[in-house]
Amino acid sequence: MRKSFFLTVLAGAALLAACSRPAPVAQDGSDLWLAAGRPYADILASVETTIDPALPAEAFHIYDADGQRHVAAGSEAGLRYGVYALQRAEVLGQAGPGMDVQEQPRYALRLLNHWDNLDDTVERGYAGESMWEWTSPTIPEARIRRYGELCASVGLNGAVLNNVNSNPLILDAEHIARVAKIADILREYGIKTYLSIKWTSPIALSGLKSGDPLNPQVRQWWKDKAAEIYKAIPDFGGFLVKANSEGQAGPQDYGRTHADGANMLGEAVAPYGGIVMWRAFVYSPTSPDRANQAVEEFLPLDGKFADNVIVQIKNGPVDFQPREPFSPLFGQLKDTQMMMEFQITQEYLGFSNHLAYLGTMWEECLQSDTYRDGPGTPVSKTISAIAGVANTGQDANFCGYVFAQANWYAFGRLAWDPELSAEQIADEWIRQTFLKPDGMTDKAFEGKFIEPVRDILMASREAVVDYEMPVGLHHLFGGTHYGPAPWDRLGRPDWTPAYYHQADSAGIGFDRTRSGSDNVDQYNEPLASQYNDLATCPENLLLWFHHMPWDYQMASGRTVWDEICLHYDAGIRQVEAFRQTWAGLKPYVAPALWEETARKLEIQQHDGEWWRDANVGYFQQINGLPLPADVRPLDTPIDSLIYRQVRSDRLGMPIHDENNRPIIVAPRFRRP
Ligand code: GCW
Repeated sequence: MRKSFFLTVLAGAALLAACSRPAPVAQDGSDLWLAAGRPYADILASVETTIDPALPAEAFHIYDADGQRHVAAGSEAGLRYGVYALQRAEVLGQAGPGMDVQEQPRYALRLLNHWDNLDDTVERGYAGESMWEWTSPTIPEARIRRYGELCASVGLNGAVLNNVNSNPLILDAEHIARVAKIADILREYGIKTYLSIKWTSPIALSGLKSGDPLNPQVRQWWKDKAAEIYKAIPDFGGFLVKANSEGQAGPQDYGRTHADGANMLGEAVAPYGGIVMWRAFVYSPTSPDRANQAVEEFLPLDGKFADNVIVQIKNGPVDFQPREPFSPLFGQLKDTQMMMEFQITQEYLGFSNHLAYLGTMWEECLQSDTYRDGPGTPVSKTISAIAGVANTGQDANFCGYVFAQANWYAFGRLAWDPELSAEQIADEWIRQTFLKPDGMTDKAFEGKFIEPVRDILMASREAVVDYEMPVGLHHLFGGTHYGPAPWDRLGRPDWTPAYYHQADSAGIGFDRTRSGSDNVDQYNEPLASQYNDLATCPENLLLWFHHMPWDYQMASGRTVWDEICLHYDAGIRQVEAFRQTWAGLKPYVAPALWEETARKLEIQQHDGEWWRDANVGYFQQINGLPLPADVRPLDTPIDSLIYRQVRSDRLGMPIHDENNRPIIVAPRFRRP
């Protein structure tokens, strides 16, 4: 009797302790955002499903009737989207009785682009080697299935498997057979397979002497190749092409246009319902403004592309910078199908080391008004398809860092519905990714964990802009695109930071106004004049569009120089605040995820300081101005930073010492 009383008291005390002290649930990030939901198969088994031909193919309808939950859809793919939508709704607490939700995707093409090479390296990949394991004798079926589930769960329906800097061997018989095996798996998840092709493939693979798109032999070669591919993959999606760009050959080498090239390929895949995605990422070293070139080359071709050709355009006119205005092409092409290209992998935003939620950046772009068809023509309405450069690799968590997974998720959700808010998407992602600790109420989890993490995500992209390139500065990167190198002016000018910042003793910024490169006039009115006019140009794009004297007074009353310094400092302070918040979240997160994030945030802070010391320090050498009083002093002298960059560039990845500080190379290794 006494013994059992004693045991009851003990159990009660343990329960009390458990209630007051939440116990994090173990997780390592390998379940991504499918961690919190019920398994797909369970949900499927618990609902009545119907294919309703009256619904659009990818649409679904979740509703309750006759005491039963139903998922109706226009196709198998639609059903899958419906079941995943239900899974999400359950986690979000939106799947109560009487649920009635009907959805269909905004864009028919929602693709990931993998910059994966056949030797298993991944261009701008920071999560391990290629997830397709090209060099292995077998294909990694389990991983491909997991990928299929993840893509389908957010509604993605296409994958370009290989790098746009393509290897012609992707089109040889051996690789086509291998791609067919991958396609067989992806098909089960509603995902079509596409390939990037190299323009010179007929020359490399069959010894043809030309790549001229108007040459009958070349045309026939592509038709035969298309026939061969479609024999192996009857629902093959089509080709993605990088041509006449960054050293890749293309139709211009034969005096032909992008349209000639694209249409030739379009004709080859048309009989099978295939498409061609032709990239507008073109620029040449001789142009006075790289930002102008896509419009210069593509506007004259408007209306000349075949029906199954779509022009794929990066969100900004230069290259995936932390902040750019939207590409003016979105507001210019009227008779050409356009496809957005976002970059999910964080080439310019700290690789998989920095916490940078890109939902806010993409929302900013998609919602920008192009004025193409009058006011109220946002970028989201001028495009008809969307692609994202993937951040996936062989890492068990696919993305190298749990917070990098948020960007794959956000891309999928925006591709499905570009009107969704970045904040809602962040909130959804957190709830599906992080498991509520045992013994914690929903309300406590909401207030103590979800809200602070959502605040971090929402502030994170602006923090990167601040500590990397504030006030409209851009492309201040060293060769790896990780650390800063504002001093770099060697080599091809449009690949050097000096080309972009134009800093001299009098001022800083790229003059794209009517008295400069006139990039502003590639935008429709009233934007063109707004950007041109100092009084109306948004300050966060000031140095993108204007070359300003250092002492120009900004809205805050501070000078341009003081504002620049202040932003760098604010970016670092923001990351410090993230670290502080994260330290307080330790009781609610699985140790593995907590440790990983704590370590990455520490790296991020040191990198932020690296960015500040390099840029502020370098510009200070040029303008001789003191730091404003309320800004913290710099840490590291400029010369050692130059060698840090050289070393980091040589190694291809950033290197950090045992304290996570980017490594400074010892003086004896310094260049003379
Ligand atoms: O962003 C730049 C990258 C290159 C990339 C290129 C492109 C695939 O630095 O690595 O090449 O753009 O988009 O074609």
